[in-house]
Amino acid sequence: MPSLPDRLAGIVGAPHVLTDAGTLAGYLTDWTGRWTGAADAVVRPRTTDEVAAVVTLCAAEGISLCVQGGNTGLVGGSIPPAAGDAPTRLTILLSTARMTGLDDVDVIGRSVGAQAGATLDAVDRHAAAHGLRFGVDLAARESATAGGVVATNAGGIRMIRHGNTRSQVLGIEAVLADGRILRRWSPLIKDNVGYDLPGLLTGSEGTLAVITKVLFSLVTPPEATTVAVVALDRVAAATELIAAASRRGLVVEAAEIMTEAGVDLVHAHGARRPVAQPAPFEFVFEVSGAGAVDEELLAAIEGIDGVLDAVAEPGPAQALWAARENHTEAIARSTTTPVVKLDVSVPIRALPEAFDRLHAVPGDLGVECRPILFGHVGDGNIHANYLDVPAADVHRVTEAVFAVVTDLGGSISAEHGIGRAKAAWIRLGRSDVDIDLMRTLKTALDPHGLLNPGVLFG
Ligand code: FAD
Ligand code: 2HG
Ligand code: ZN
Repeated sequence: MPSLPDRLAGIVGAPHVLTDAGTLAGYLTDWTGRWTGAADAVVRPRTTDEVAAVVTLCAAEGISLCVQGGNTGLVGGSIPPAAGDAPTRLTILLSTARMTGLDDVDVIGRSVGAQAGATLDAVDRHAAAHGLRFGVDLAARESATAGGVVATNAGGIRMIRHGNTRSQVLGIEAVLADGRILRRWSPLIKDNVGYDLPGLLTGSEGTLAVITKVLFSLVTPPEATTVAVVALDRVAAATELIAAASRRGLVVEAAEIMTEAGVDLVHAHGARRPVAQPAPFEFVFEVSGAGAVDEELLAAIEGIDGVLDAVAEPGPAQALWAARENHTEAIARSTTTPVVKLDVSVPIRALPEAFDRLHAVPGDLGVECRPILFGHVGDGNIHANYLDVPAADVHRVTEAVFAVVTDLGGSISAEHGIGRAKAAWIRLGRSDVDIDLMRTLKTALDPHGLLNPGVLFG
């Protein structure tokens, strides 16, 4: 019987089966450096049929399979279990890095088909060449993939305008755990025949199927936008400004908040500070509209209590966006221990209390670490990052954050998913019946638990 690498090479070609330990290492640690896994091989198929053949082999031999796109996920889902945690069976990491094809843009139907490994940036540039845009955008756009954003149901900075990734998915092609190919590929806007299987696979974090291709709907971009950075002395001023701008007929394209500590951190790494004085909060606000956008925006800003300063420029105004765009990278460079990164959401009205209480977590626990809070304030989404947390305190900090969020009626995962990071806490976000139903679906679609073991359910 040929070895596993030889059998895989028979499917994808020998250069695309990697087994050398040094090469594998590059695939086996996550973006934050918090998880390192083990795999017997990395396989890099190019076509859906090759993926189906690899999965069929895994199903026949009981081999586990972890799917990886751009490996920018922030909850450890793109990394197989560590050697000690792995079930005693072979494990393959399937990378979609070679599956980068894009179909022609359907300009009238406003849609495009993208292979799973195409980056967000590539999909967006392809759409932009036809006067359209991809509705999902995030700072990892040059690495994060179509398959990855669908598998995590990513949010990002345009979610307030266009909705989450699930809202952009018209159709999906995926390989099921038994190797069969599901192709729900309809450009129809209205198509109510049975269960929403693309919706189910969206957000499934590689646990139900390998997504090979996605049919995305595209959005029409505004002719022009205005970007403002508004210095604020209280969080609620940001959400009040969003409401005021909407009442004035402005379309909110993005609404992001940062704290002084986070802006300082990015500033230390070279980003220009757009507002003159440091302020407790900086709010990046991008709007569009039909009329006198700048005047309306200015009037909205003037009506808000707690505005300390403001600057505005025509979009894309990358310099105004720089501090926000560079937050995650600056945090990664500044922490002395792996960052405790917790993506949570709360009802909009609870945002000020959430900021206060999440900021107070280290003091309340007597743990010496630095909180950096920022996020998609218009969606009630806070990225709570704790830097320099001693290893012995990681669990306590995590539990304290989840206690605050649960108390405020929020979610322990706003947009990054559950992955490995939050699997132990899934009961904080879903009822027993809900979890039972999710497990029933998992068992029906992947009865031998071969796809991404340890992700979502732990
Ligand atoms: P990976 O990290 O490779 O995988 C993520 C998960 O999806 C894993 O569980 C993996 O198994 C699964 N998966 C990947 N491809 C497939 C496939 N083809 N089929 C089935 N399962 C698959 N996220 C947000 O939501 N909003 C943000 O604003 C945001 N900003 C970010 C900024 C930075 C700087 C970074 C580093 C990350 C950010 N993220 C954000 C997180 C991350 O970019 C998203 O989760 C993204 O969707 C992951 O895409 P990926 O291709 O890197 O997936
Ligand atoms: C973002 O919004 C990402 O920039 C990353 O979701 C969040 O680094 C983080 O905590
Ligand atoms: Zn985010």
